[in-house]
Amino acid sequence: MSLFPYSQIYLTKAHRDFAGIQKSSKNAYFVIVGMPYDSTTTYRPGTRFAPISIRDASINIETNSILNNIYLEDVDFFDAGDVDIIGMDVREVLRRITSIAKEANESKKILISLGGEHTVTYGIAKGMKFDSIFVFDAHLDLRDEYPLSIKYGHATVTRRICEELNPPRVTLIGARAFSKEEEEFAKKRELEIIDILRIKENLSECVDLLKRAAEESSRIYISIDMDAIDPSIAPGVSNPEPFGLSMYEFFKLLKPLLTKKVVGLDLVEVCPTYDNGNTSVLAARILLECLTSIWVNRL
Ligand SMILES: [Mn+2]
Repeated sequence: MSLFPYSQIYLTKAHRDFAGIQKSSKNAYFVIVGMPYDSTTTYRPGTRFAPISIRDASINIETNSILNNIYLEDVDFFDAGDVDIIGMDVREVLRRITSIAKEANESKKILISLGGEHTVTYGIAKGMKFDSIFVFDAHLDLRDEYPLSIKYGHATVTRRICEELNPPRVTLIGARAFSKEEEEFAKKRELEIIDILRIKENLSECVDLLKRAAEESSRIYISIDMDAIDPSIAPGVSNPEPFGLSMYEFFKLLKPLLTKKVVGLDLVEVCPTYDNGNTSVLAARILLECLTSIWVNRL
C-alpha cells in the first residue's frame, strides 16, 4: 500500500532525498514533503526553490544530532518528494496541501513540511487535528487582507488559522514586526505572544512557559518561519527583520515542544535566491535536530 494512495498524483519525487537517506515509506515515523509555493510573496521571491536547496544542504552536513546523542540514520523517515503546486492558484494549492496533510495525519505519520512561503501552513493545519499551534515568526501574520483583497497569503496565514480553524491554543514566538490591526486582533483573540524583548530579557522564563504549554497540550503543531531567527544568521528569507533570535535562544525555546505529541512541523520562508548558502544549511540542521528530538521522545 502506498503511503499516500490518493494524493500520490500531486507528488513529484525530488532528485535528492533529505540527507541522502531513504527508508521504507511503510514503516516511516515521519514523512517529509516539499511545498515549493511562493506566488503570494510580496517582497523577495524565491521560496519555491527552498525544498531543493534544503535537501542539497542536508546531504552536505554531518548526520549527528547536536541536541541528542544519535544520528539521523537511526531515525525512520521517508522523503515523499514535492507537492505539485508551483505557480498555481492559491485555493487549489491549499486544497492539495490539505489533502496530503489529512492523509499523513490519518495514517499517523508525523508530517514534516518544507516551504515555500508561510501560506502553506494554513493548508497543512486544515488537514490536521491538533489543539495547540506554536509559530516561530518575526511577524504576526494576522492581517485580514494583504495586499488589499487578498485573504490567503503569507501575511494573513495565522489570522486565517485562528478564524477558520480556531485552535484552543495559539502561541507566537519571536514576534517583533506587526501592524496596529494585527496587534489589536492578537489582544482581542487573547493569543499568547512571546515577543523578542521578553526572550532577550528573560529566556528561562519563556522556556518554562513553553514547557508548561506543551504539557497542557495533547496534539501539537509547530510552524517555523525562518525569519524568526536573526537575519545576520539566516539572511536568505523573503521578509528579513532585524533583532531576531540567536540559534541558542531558538533551540532552547523549541526543544520543550519537540515531544511525542507533535503531529506535524513545517519550516517555511527560506529564500535561496537571497541566500549566501547559510540559511539552507541552517534549515537542514534545524530539521535534523527536530527529527532526532521527536524520535528520541517517541516512547
Ligand atoms: Mn515571517
